[in-house]
Amino acid sequence: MNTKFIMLLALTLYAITAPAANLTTSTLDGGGQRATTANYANNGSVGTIGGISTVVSPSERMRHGYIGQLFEVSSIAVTGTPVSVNEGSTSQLSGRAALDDATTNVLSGADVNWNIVTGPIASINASGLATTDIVYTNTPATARGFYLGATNSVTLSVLDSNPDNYQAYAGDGLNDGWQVQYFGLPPNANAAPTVDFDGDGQDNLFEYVAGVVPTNAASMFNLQIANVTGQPNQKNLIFSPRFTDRTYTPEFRTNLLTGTYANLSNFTTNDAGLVRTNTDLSATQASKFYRIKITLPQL
Ligand SMILES: [Ca+2]
Ligand SMILES: [Ca+2]
Ligand SMILES: [Ca+2]
Repeated sequence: MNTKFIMLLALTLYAITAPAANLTTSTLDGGGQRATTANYANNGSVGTIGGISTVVSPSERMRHGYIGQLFEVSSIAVTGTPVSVNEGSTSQLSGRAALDDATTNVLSGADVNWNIVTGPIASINASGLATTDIVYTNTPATARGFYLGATNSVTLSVLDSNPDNYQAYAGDGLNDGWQVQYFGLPPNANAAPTVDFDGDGQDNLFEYVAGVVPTNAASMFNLQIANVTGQPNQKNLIFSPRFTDRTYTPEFRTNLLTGTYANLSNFTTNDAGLVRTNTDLSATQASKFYRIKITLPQL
C-alpha cells in the first residue's frame, strides 16, 4: 500500500509541474526521515508534494499538490505571437489568468473562447490560431478572448508584406494602397495600369512611377529642354517632380527613326526642391533627342 501511495503522489507532482520545469518550488512538507547506521546516514523524502511555484517574468504563480483549489478569475490578459503578423499568415493567441488567490495561470489558445472584433482577421480556430486577411496597407485587427467570465482584447498589426496582392488590384504592377487611395476599393477598372483616367496623356503606371496624381490632369511629369546662356554646346534638361526615392537617368538619341536611346554620360545635376536640372555638357550634335528614365525600386 505504501509503495502505491508514493507512486500516485509522484505522478501527481509530475503532471502538475511538467509544463513549467524551470519553476522554483517552495516545499510545504518534505515528508522525509533521517536514517542512520554506524557507517552512513540517509535523508529520505517522498518528494515535494505541495508547494507554490513562481516565475517573476512573465508572471506565473501556481499551487500544486493540493487536493483542490477554489478560486475565481479576477482578470485575464491576452496576446498574440507574433503581435505584428504578415497578411495571409497566422498568429497564435494565448493568455494569462489572474485568480483571486494570487495565482496566475497560463492559458493556451484552446483554453480561451475567441471573437473577431474588427479588422483583417479571417478566422480564429479552436486552438486560438488567428489567420489574417490580405490587406492593401498595414492595418490593425482586434480579437477578444473570454475565459470563465473574464475578458480582454489584443490588437494585432497586420502587415502589408506584399504590396500587389489585394483582390482585383493584385498582380498588375501597381501598389494596391496607391490604387485604393486614388480609385477606391476594388474592383475599379479605372485603376488599371494602362488607363489614362485623367486624360493627361500619361497612364496610371507612368503616373505611379513618376509620383504624380492619376486623377488630376494638371498633375503630370514635365520635361523641358532649354539653352544654356553663353554655352552653345550645352543644353539644360529641366524636369519635375523629382523625388529622393526614385532614380532619374537622362537618355538621348540623335535620330528618331533609327538607333536606340543611350545613357547621357557627360552631364551635371542640380536640384532645387522638386525640380532637377541635368545639363548636357556635350550637346554638339546637329540634333539630339532626350528622355528621362524613372526607376522606382519598390512597387
Ligand atoms: Ca498586400
Ligand atoms: Ca496592384
Ligand atoms: Ca493620366
